[in-house]
Amino acid sequence: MTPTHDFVGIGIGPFNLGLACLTAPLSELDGIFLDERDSFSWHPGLMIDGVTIQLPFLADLVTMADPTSAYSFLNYLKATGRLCRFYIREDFYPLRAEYQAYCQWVTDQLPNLQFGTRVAQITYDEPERCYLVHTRRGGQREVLRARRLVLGIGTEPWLPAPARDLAGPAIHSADYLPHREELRSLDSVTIIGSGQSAAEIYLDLLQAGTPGHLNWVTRSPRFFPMEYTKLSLELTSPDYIDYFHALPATGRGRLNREQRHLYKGINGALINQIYDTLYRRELGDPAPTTLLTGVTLTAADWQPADSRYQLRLRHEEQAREFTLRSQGLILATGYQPRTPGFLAPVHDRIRWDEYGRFQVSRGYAVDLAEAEIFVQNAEEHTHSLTAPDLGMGAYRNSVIIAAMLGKEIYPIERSVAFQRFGAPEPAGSELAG
Ligand SMILES: Cc1cc2nc3c(=O)[nH]c(=O)nc-3n(C[C@@H](O)[C@@H](O)[C@H](O)COP(=O)(O)OP(=O)(O)OC[C@H]3O[C@@H](n4cnc5c(N)ncnc54)[C@H](O)[C@@H]3O)c2cc1C
Repeated sequence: MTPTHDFVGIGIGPFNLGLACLTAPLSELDGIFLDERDSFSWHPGLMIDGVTIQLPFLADLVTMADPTSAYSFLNYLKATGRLCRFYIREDFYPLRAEYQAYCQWVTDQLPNLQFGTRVAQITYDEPERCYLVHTRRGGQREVLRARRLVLGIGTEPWLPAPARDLAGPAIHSADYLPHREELRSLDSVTIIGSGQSAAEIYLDLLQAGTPGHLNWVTRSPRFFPMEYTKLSLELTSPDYIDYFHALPATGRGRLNREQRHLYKGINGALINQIYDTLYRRELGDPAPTTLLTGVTLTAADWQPADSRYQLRLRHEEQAREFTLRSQGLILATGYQPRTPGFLAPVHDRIRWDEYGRFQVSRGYAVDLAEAEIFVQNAEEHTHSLTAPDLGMGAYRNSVIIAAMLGKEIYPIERSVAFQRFGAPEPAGSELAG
């Protein structure tokens, strides 16, 4: 019989890669990580020249859990002879291409990663009390055994209803770069959405001097910035997760909707760069462009006769409908959690909520025993905006490792916020001070 691993990590995005870094030095924890891609690849369709990650380098794979780790971003810079240049640059925000190169450097050193391996099904071996991970690798089928699983399978592109099953050359923003040249050759392109990806694509096409008309349409009432003020950043803290997780599901859902602007907006500097580019272009070579806010896409039709989309739009505040014709269409409409079909055979071992989502414990477990199946970045509905945040990955991994080993290897900082979330306990008591 093949050996039983302490855990199998499914998916090798930044979050499980961080877990691989933090568990590699631990002899008492034997884990292996699988990914269906052939190599580490972080949002390749949006690796636009010059864009940075939205967090300082301290939010690398390991530093917030273990600043002495050999897999830190600073050690990567040192090992590749770029630390002095990074220091002189005096910008704490790594380029996105640099973050990808850093993760690639890490994957080259770790012994516990297996790429080109798709997890097709998970079953449970009752007598042996372990999970069987059924994989496909090339034409080969293999079964791995593990006492625990850590799901890090990320999210998938989300499309609004009118844009699903659409004929023609429409793309999701995740696939932008391979289509960039083709888009630049069209006489009109429309971008739907106003998150960071939409803004980066808009600026990229604007700066490339796209010959055609460039439309940017969002249902948001304005092109709003992500919020980075320090007391708001305290929402990405263990203290806030404690508070959020204990709220009723309806309250959490409302908060998630209200908090979108904190992290689903556009970097403020990028908004200003876009404005300044439009201003400069107006003097010499005015950019043929239309920016529309408060406008929802209600229907879309591909008309092959003239190779154009007919987009039906609705201005929400004025309650007025209108149409827009566009040759190209980019849907920068975000991502949704993946539904891992491979879990179907172990469905009954998992706790689900009334909407069919994982019911995630405070410690990131989703199985009935709260000790066997952990999730990374599938818990926005229970753990708030901290779920997709690269800066919270090391914290979450410290918690998962402590649960797997029954002891804290990487000290977990539990109370970091200056502000207090929620009323004092017990209910009705007086707040000291
Ligand atoms: C363009 C973009 C930029 C971003 N920038 C930032 C940023 O600057 N700061 C920030 O905080 N957040 C950022 N984010 C959000 C952040 O959450 C993601 O960037 C991050 O990639 C999430 O990592 P992950 O490990 O959850 O999943 P992913 O990176 O999506 O990786 C999941 C992996 O699982 C694999 N997989 C899926 N199913 C299977 C299967 N059945 N078998 C085997 N493998 C499987 C996939 O191949 C994939 O490699 C950004 C998101 C996007 C889209």
